[in-house]
Amino acid sequence: MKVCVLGMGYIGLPTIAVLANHNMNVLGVDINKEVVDTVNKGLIHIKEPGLEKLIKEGVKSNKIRASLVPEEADVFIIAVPTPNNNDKYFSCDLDYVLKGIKMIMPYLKKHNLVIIESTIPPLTTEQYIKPLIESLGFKVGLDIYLVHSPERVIPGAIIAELIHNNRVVGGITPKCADIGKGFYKRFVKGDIIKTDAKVAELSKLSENTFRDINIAFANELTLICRELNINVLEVIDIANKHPRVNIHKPGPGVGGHCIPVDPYFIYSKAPNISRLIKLARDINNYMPKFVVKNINELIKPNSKISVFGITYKANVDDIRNSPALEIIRLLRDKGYKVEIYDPYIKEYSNNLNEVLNNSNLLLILADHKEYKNLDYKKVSELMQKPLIFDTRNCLDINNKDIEIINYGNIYKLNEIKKV
Ligand code: SAJ
Repeated sequence: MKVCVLGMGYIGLPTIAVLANHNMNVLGVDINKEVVDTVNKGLIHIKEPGLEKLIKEGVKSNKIRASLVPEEADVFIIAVPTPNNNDKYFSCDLDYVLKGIKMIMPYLKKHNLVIIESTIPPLTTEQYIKPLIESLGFKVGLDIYLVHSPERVIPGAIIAELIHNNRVVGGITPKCADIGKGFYKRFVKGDIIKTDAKVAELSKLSENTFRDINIAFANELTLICRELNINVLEVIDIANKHPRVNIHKPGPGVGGHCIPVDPYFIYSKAPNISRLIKLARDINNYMPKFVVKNINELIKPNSKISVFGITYKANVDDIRNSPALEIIRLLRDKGYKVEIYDPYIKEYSNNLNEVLNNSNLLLILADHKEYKNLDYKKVSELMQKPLIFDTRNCLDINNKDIEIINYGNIYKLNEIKKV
């Protein structure tokens, strides 16, 4: 079986690796020549555990090739980004997906399977992609099988999740879903759930929107507890002991290329009805300002702040939509001197002492595992005023070597004098 995968990014490249590892011949296509050259050398341009080994093996055994242009194949997978448009509703920019479809159109043959894995708004497969394919004279469901099978893997565990997660396959017709399921059966160990394309589209968006709303609730509780002098972390911890409650974690905001993006794909399709979805977005978007507001109460502008972690979450090298970027920008605008240490970002990974030297505040924005076992006695000696603001609540607040403020005791902030 030959598979052509369009887009060799965070989803496409691990997918290529897993397909080749399951004995399929894969052609990876990307518009970026550097990416194509890198993959053809058996190397990778992103960090993901286990990925490099599989790509290397696949290229060596000729199962994986990369190219700027597609070729004829049995299966085509579209795994390109779908960012937000810069319009009033932050709707979905389908440009890359539609360009991808247009790129494969000259190579489509009867009985090919076309899979859209990119996250797309409800009705996109039916209203935008099907007509393009049918413009070639094919009948979808008879000549070409078209499905939406949203990727649902979490960065940091992509390879394992591609295989073990349940997979949704939404067909334009039941026959499309059958054929799609047959393909995923080759490597998926989780359940493969058949449905129609629009249910697949909206269920994927609902998963990430659920998470966004839940995080917004945790963040709103944080604001409430700050006002009412209550430990929010204890509140969440105790509430979560109920067997049917699972409140997510508050933090400095919501980043990445999915959770802060996908809810708008629903909202923009029905803006007057999607009130809860929009409000959750607004609450999470406010969090960087909340962090800066608290810092303003803690230390004076002109002071030096050491930021630990600029990626959108722990243990990944991805800074897309990271709330840290906005927080740093806001702090610099206010006149703080901000320096960054992040072991996952090359240019910020070798300067720990320099970043801490004479600093007035250590601000944790991503809870990388490397921060947990640092010698905080040494850290406090380097700093001018040894104080940590841990917006990820990842350090033990009882640490004797350094004072730590997190969302659990943030309400005490009024008692701490500005330095
Ligand atoms: N975050 C919190 N509190 C939490 C959980 C997350 O503030 O309790 C923040 C994170 O720090 C990060 C953001 O939310 O800034 C998003 O992180 P995440 O770990 O929730 O999600 P992603 O974007 O890495 O991956 C999500 C996953 N979706 C779900 O868990 C429902 C993944 O399975 C999807 O494949 C991925 O989105 C995607 O591609 O859609």
